[in-house]
Amino acid sequence: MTAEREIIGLRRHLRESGIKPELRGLICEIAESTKYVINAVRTGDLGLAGTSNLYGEEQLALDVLSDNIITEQLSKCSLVASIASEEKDIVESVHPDYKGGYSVAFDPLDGSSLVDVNLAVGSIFSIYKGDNILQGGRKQVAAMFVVYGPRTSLIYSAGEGVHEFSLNHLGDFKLTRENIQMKDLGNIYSPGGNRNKYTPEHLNYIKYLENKGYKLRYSGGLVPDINLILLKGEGIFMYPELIGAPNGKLRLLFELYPVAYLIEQAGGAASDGKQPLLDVPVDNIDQRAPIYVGCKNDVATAVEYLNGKE
Ligand code: AFP
Repeated sequence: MTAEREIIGLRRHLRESGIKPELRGLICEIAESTKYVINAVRTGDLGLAGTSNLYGEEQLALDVLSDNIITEQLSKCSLVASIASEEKDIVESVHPDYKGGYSVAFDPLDGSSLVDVNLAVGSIFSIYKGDNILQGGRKQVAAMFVVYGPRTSLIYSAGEGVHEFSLNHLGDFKLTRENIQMKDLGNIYSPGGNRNKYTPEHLNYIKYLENKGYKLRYSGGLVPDINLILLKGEGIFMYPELIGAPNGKLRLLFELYPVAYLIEQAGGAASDGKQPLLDVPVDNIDQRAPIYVGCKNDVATAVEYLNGKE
């Protein structure tokens, strides 16, 4: 917590961190758009939208509403060259001729199927310089997510550490944690996917963690599950290769790259089981990949098990 430092807002923190004015402005625009998503989540329609996304998943009205809110806000922002949303199957060109522009890949409401049971959900954003959204994980210049939970909190990094802001009753994001750091080893595991579809190597790793007494924490929402690992600083989140699904479930561009960027910026690690997640090349916007992300020693042990350690 930041008791000794005056509680400052997001815009001032970005400025004092030396973030470029254009990128500062974009991050603030994104933060503003999430305030309207919050309102939709708190009061919106929980029914189906009658449409499906590029993965063939039925879209909830909230998925479409959240996507429209963020798309509209970013489309009005002169700093944006192009955008890609997990809820759409295209990259939308906004101001491609603006050379100082940025591209934003986002998941407008990740975990939306949890809203009707009142569990925490979130929005995830990944920012690149220029108009090409498929530059790869290492080319991100910033990443952020917002958790719509008991508190509404925003986590961002633009390469100068990872910081948390909480939305106050005046509608301002105020700094609540600065320079968040992961421990090298944890005691929490967040195991996605169906156990009966685990590969033998992954199952061996899960049994290793269980034998060591790791505590299982899994809500089914990527954003709150990652947020827990990040803020506790001690654990590993996994959505592995599954039998019949070699690339797991989660999307590289919209979910895994930004999460991996934030956790690496906090001193942790992220892998697809073979290589650092941020080094996994991206060929198309709907690409999926397995992920092991959290404390670096936990991720290293996972990779050893996935490569045959007993
Ligand atoms: P929904 O958006 O369909 O709720 O899926 C959420 C999610 O994409 C991600 O937020 C979770 O980590 C993951 O799926 C949970 O998947 P399982 O339900 O297979 O555990």
